[in-house]
Amino acid sequence: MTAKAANGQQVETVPSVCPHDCTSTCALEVERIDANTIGRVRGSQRNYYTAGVICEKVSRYAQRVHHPDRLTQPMRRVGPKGSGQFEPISWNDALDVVAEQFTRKAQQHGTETVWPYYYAGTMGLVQRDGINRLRHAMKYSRWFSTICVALSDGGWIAGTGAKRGVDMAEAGQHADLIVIWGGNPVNTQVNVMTHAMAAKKRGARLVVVDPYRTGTAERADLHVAPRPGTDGALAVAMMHVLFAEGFADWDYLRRYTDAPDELAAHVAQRPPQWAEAITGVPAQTIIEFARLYGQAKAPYIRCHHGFSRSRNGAVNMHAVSCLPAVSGAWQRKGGGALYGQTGLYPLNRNLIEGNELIDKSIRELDQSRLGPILVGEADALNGGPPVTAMLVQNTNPAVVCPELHKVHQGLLREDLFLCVHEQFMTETAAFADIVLPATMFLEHDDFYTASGHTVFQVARKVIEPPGECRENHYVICELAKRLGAEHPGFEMSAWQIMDETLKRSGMWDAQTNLERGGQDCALPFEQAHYLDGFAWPDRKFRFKPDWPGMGERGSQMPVLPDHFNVIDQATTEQPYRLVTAPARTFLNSTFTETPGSVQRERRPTALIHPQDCVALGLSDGDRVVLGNARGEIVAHAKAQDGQQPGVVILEGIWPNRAFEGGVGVNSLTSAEPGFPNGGAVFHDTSIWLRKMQA
Ligand SMILES: Nc1nc2c(c(=O)[nH]1)N[C@H]1C(S)=C(S)[C@@H](COP(=O)(O)OP(=O)(O)OC[C@H]3O[C@@H](n4cnc5c(=O)[nH]c(N)nc54)[C@H](O)[C@@H]3O)O[C@H]1N2
Ligand SMILES: Nc1nc2c(c(=O)[nH]1)N[C@H]1C(S)=C(S)[C@@H](COP(=O)(O)OP(=O)(O)OC[C@H]3O[C@@H](n4cnc5c(=O)[nH]c(N)nc54)[C@H](O)[C@@H]3O)O[C@H]1N2
Ligand code: SF4
Ligand SMILES: [Mo]
Repeated sequence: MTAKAANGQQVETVPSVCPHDCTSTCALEVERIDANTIGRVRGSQRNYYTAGVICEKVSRYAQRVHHPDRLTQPMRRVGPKGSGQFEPISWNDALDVVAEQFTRKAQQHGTETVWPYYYAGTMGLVQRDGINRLRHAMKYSRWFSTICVALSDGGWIAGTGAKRGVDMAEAGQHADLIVIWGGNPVNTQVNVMTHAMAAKKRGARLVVVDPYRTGTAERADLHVAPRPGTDGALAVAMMHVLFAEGFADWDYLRRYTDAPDELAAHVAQRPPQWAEAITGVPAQTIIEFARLYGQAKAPYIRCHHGFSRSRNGAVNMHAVSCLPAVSGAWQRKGGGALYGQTGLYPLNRNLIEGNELIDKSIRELDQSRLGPILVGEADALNGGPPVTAMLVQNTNPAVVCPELHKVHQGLLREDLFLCVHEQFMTETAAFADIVLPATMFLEHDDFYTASGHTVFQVARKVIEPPGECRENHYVICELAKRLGAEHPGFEMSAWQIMDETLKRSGMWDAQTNLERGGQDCALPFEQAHYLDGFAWPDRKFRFKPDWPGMGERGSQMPVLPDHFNVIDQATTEQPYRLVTAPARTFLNSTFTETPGSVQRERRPTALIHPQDCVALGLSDGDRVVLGNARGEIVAHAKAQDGQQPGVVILEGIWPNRAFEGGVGVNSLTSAEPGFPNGGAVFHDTSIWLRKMQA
């Protein structure tokens, strides 16, 4: 395809897919100026969900691909650990060093001492998850992924049994009420807004549930602002009103749910006044919200991740997912709910991840507990040896992990060998012994599931990588060769793995997928709306989840939806509750290097209720200390109403260096696992505030 550039010349445009850790997984059109250079990136019309719209950060992706600070050659540390002093080294030598170190450490401590560590810098399945093939083939420590979706997945699946729901575009066309619960899609997934605004244009109402007045909340007819970590109470009180005022659909409840009478009796004890005391939301507002929901013909709830990032997050997610089961909204076109669609794709992942090689006797380590693990806390090590060797791909834990002081202390350990494969000299890479330069998505092949929509997409490399950048798949296969790991996936190209995986999964082959612009895995109406039953053996939605079956601490959890009071409550010493929400033009720690994003976000800013500002003697722009027993950081204060007094918001996972003192917001957050089975609790933190004297 060609398009006209600003200067009137014809420019070739090539299809691609956004790889970032964002549920939108946008279909892209990329201007290819020559074999090494891109121009503008636009949203494609070929995907119904993208519908031509993408976020501003990716539209100016040329700033990132052609950034002068990209890593372009392998490097070896020459200064002290963490000094950032490196010298160039050849790929061969670099890979030899890594393999030698992994082998030596495994000889000393057993294979569990090596811990390949990754996340979703790219969501491409081959480049992201191939590291697990190496892990399993070598019996390295297993991976317990908890930093993002453990609590939200658990909470959603507890009731419905499957990670899927009603498509947002259907809601855009047919819902008469849209609730955006615990998310800020204006910042984090702009396409939700495309479809929510389409509904609004038709006259649908929009409700946003968020502790502060986000850009999304500003678009709402009703903004409900609970205290962080109290959504369970809010949802329970709404159910109270639904039952009390005749909005419960008893025919539906009897047919499709497990314990409707018990639920009705339980929530009868929990009126809006009860929830007001917990959430801080006036009872009258809860009643108004519940009536809006109950009176709507086709109410739709878009559940986001934000309200699950608390110790009780799974209970809160489950409580919200009960609402359409009480109202029977699932039965109606445009009605129901969505948290994510990744349960739709029938992929056989063995070739990518080597799942057939998994040895369950190998110890598993919790991603979010990197700090406690690296400083050697026995419970975090799960009965195994210390971690003394790591390969990091696709993540920046020296910034994004909780209990950062421990993470940094651990990364400085002399007996830890660290290899980081990265696109930039991130603050994690600066701790490394070996740094390897990585390709970006436009420089390699991969394929993508989507969570916000239903289309599985294949993407081809668009341009040549700069310098000596190599894809993740290359690093994994080269290490496998040197370490003696065996699996057919190590012998294939990324494209061959994609093609063979699709064939094994009964899907279109890779080329066909590419040519047709993606394969839609949407289910027919009946199934998408769970009208053939929920994904449990008895086909019933569970008001009473099997929490004990889902995790060790499940037996401590409430049997029916409730306020589960295990959050990090405000105290006299730490009287404020901190939410560390996503910034609009960063994506986690990514884009903190692009000029456009830094200009917009400016500097770390604490949004504080005007009353609290007065009490603390703070004016806009003053430096304010945010602290707790784990650490202290300094940010600039900004008064903002629309949130409850006592709630503080700091947007963005800024680099540590953006803060005075050189350590970032995650020095305040806790690595304590959420219930029942782990999950990071980034928005569940009590702190003190103190005005910094000039
Ligand atoms: N621009 C941008 N886009 C992103 C990201 C980013 O950092 N920046 N991150 C990406 C990633 S990895 C993910 S997982 C998604 C996440 O995107 P979302 O699913 O939108 O979820 P969160 O970012 O965790 O949460 C966002 C909102 O949750 C609110 N929140 C926090 N605690 C509570 C609570 O207790 N109750 C309620 N009701 N709301 C609460 C916060 O105030 C915030 O506005 O976005 C992705 N997209
Ligand atoms: N305070 C606070 N902390 C949080 C959160 C929060 O809301 N508040 N959110 C949490 C959440 S939800 C998440 S998901 C995590 C995410 O945290 P991270 O996993 O660190 O997130 P990203 O910034 O998306 O990606 C990390 C890195 O991957 C690199 N990368 C991208 N593509 C490739 C590739 O193809 N190869 C290689 N080798 N590298 C690549 C990028 O350069 C980037 O440095 O952060 C968590 N941390
Ligand atoms: S909205 Fe999300 S998926 Fe779409 S371009 Fe932006 S980061 Fe990528
Ligand atoms: Mo995430």
